Amino acid sequence: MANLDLPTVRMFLIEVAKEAGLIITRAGQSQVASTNKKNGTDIVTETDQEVEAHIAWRLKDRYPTFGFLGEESYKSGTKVLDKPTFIVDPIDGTSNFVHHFPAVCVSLGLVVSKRPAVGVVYNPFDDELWAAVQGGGAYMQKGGGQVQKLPLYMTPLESLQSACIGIEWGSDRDGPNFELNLKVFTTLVRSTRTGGRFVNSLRGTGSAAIAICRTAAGQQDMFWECGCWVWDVAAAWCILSEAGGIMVDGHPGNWEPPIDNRRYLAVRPATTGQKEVVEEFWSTMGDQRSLYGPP
Ligand code: LIP
Repeated sequence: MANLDLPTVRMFLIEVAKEAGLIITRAGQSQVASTNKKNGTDIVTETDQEVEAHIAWRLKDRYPTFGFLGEESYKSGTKVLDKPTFIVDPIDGTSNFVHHFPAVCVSLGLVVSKRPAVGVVYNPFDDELWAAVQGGGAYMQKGGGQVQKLPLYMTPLESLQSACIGIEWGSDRDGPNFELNLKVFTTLVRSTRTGGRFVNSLRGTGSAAIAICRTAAGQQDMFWECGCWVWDVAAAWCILSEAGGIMVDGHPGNWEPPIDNRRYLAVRPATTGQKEVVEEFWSTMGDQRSLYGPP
């Protein structure tokens, strides 16, 4: 990676993210045509496709030798290779976009040797930008104001019970993946008197990328999802790591998951307690597991 000018890549990805943001906000004012992928919870719009086409054109023009993996052009079974590869979600939070709920972002990541190297996540409705470069720290900027280094808040992680945890229902509404969600979500919120973890709160905002950036900032303690994709997390993972957070497997036992693992547990930067809350979280699953994993 020594001959890769990552700060220049980051600046270019910010430029492209802002261009994508204009397409999104302009389309967001009109009724957006959408179709379903897997089922009614897994939506794609014409704007997703238009934004990805624009991003692909800009990235391939500037960096023609780099790989490109985008949500809307992804071919099943495609693996992330070692060469520098852009991993792109043109609209993360598509369901929110269709419902005019403003938790929507464009997620532009660069991975090298299958590890996050540059991450840019941009919510055009809130004009909120998160960006990071491997070894260069993570920053956010809101409304064009002051650039702030992440995390914004850094305190000990006392326990799972005190945690605000990001979750997502995803697109499975029956079967083992859905049953695992039910088990984990109810165990987390249930009182300790009845065998639960009695956590402070769960939050499901509909965008994994934004949830992981909020975790990086210290605005929520953790994010867990089994079933989201590499394009949902690649950029935000770089931002999380550079802020001092950690990304472990969404299943118990693996502290170093691959980028396309499809099972993720993000933990905020903390002076102490990261390892302990991971092990507490993993214990909620018992023997149940999701069917998701790397391709
Ligand atoms: C979304 C993810 C979210 C997941 C949703 C959806 P999209 O991405 O960010 O974590 O639970 O099902 O996949 O489809 O809006 O790009």
